Amino acid sequence: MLVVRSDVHRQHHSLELAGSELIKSWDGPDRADLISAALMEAEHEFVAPDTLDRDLLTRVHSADYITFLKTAWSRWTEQPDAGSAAIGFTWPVRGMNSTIPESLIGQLGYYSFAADCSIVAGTWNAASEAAAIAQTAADAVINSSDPNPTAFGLCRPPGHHAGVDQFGGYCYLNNAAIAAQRLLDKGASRVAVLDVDYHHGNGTQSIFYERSDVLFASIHADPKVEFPYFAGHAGETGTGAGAGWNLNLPLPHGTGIESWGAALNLALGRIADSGAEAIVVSLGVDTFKGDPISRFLLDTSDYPVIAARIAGLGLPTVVVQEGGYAVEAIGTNVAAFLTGFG
Ligand code: 5XA
Ligand code: ZN
Repeated sequence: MLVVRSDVHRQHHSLELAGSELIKSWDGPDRADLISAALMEAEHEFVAPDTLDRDLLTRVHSADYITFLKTAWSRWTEQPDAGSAAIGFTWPVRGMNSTIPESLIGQLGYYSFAADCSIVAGTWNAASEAAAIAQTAADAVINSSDPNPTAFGLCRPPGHHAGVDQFGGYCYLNNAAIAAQRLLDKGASRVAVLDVDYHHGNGTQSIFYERSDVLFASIHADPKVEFPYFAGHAGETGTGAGAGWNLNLPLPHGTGIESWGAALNLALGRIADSGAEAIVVSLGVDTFKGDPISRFLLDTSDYPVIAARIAGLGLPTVVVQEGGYAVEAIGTNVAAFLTGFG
């Protein structure tokens, strides 16, 4: 499979609030490097990303959010007490006024939804490179002469929690949404995004929630007990023109391949019926039984089977990397998934 990758992600070393401490983010640079190494060993074909199309970016994210993300780190360093990561801690919640504040501290809260995600010196470079990787993977599928083209965007940081103007859950720019929008802009009349990460892709859901040109289908841990807690329930089915175009399949902690596979059947059935002309897969391997922050029980041998079932849709497919924190197995798991595409 064609793999789009870059080393720019290494500039991003964020911190997260965990319990009562600021720790190194679970989304460390080793993740993407280990995936690259495993895919090189499996002899995939590698290409570098093209330049990110600014118009594409603003079709997914608001211009004010992009300006905020680009400038937040230099504004942060001008603060007298700037530490090593800029992190939100005051949010416009129920009953408050969500006018955009002038202060950087206020804006960090306005433009984020979780304190597990911070902005550091290399965040913008890495996030915009990840978005360029997703765009390039979509372009590769669009321009391919193969009847069932596929491409893998090795995106880091991941993207599926990022909304139109919000970061959180280690995500800043929504790589899957950028790939989906690119496929639409280049001619697809409908695209499906299938999110198989352990966590619900609240950002992708929110971006397309009122639209019928993108079907969002997600299999994830039940938000009653898992991050992002405030999105991902089965009753969230889309609204307005998007009514019926959002499918959430929440599953309990401890879910193994049998129940997970049954949910996949439902998602694939919905996608097959949707008239989608291409699919974007948000691939999280934090469904793995050894993942340190997740509680599903999939095994390495399940990933090729899952991928083969997705490939069975016979649609042009862009796979983008989301989560997965069992670093000792992350390369093997992603490589195993990609083998399912033949
Ligand atoms: O898919 N999302 C993730 O893997 C990140 C979850 C972060 C929870 N604090
Ligand atoms: Zn995840």
